[in-house]
Amino acid sequence: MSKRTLDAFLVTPAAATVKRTKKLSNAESSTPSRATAKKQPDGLKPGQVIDLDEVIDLSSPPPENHRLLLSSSIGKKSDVEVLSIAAFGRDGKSDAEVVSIPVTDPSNATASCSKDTHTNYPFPIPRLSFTLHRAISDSPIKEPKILNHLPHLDLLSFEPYIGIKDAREYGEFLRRELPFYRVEYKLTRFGKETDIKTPRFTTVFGVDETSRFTSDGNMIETSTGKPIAKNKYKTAKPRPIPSCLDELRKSVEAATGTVYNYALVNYYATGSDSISYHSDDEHFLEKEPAIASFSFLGVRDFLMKHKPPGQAKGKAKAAEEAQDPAVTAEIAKAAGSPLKFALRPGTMILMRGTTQSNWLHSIPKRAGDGGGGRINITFRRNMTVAGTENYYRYNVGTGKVWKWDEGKREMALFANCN
Ligand SMILES: O=C(O)CCC(=O)C(=O)O
Repeated sequence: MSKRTLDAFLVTPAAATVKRTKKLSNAESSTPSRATAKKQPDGLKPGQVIDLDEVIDLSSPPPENHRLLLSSSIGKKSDVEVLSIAAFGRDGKSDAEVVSIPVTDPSNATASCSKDTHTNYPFPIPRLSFTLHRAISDSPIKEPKILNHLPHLDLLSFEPYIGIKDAREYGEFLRRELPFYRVEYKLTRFGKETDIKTPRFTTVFGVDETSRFTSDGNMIETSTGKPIAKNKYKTAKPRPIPSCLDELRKSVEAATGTVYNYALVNYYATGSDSISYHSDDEHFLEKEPAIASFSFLGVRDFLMKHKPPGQAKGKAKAAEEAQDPAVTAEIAKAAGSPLKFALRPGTMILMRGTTQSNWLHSIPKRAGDGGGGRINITFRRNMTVAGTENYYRYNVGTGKVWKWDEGKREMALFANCN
């Protein structure tokens, strides 16, 4: 954003952080008109939470995708705090959201801002810069391609979902700012215990459908609104999706018409990091789950192959049982010759419908540096407490925390972790 544009939106200083999200009704959002800044209330203090209506008249919503910025000098290291209000009137997103972005220079609207904190975060996680906030709210930038030419395959491919420059900045931001884990666990197979070392960095945020986070980070029962029992989660320590991922979650919910309550993040540091063939068809997801899978930074191959005929489910199984040789042959072919996608930064693949119950996917190991490191985010909807225990066990675990060392340009153990 240019200085001119930013200045045009700056209004009188108001030393406050506006946190409220104002929900616009459908009736309001169908008649957009310009949001106007009202006179600022006197005596606002840094960090004070104020009613949005006190500073902004949103009784009529602003035009589609209109943003209104307010500035305030809060005297902290001569920073300027910019409050950005992203209001969406017509495109199905009817929230007016408020984020705050401290910048050292009003022309530098890409500087990072205040941080999200939670007792289960090992360290605070910064919110997005205004540039990234805008890039995500303007996404997807392209219509998806539909890939359903093989039995039970149902993919939407956004190539890309986010523009290349923003995708690079976002990937670097996530690699730098998120806590990661190198999870180890024991698996009993055929009566024998095996030590498993997850061959990639992982992290996870979110909670299943039965619980919800309040704005102060506590969990309540979705059905009653009452605080959850202390022992509801036996091993997992659920934590809310930080806003830097939650903005993308909301965007992808709108783009795919699906609800997601989990963000799982993988970081493949080198070519030795991988994920073996599996499908995301766990019993705690919905029946035909939609999994939205994003790629950032390095390019890696994503392989997909049909489950062998004997393991097919749904229609494939029915076809097998009816001994339809044509379908069985098609499935055997799709099982034997994997599809290969070179996932570029900013790409999103939505795997939906019958895909997960019939197809396997993997990121195989490869020689070399793995394209300089690749970030993957999957958004999913987990329905049960058991799913929460599972996701935290295998993506956070009980080991040490890793954080990106910008100087060494590699993951390093985070010293002050709990
Ligand atoms: O990195 C990817 O693209 C795949 C990740 C994946 O399959 C998973 O997290 O289940």
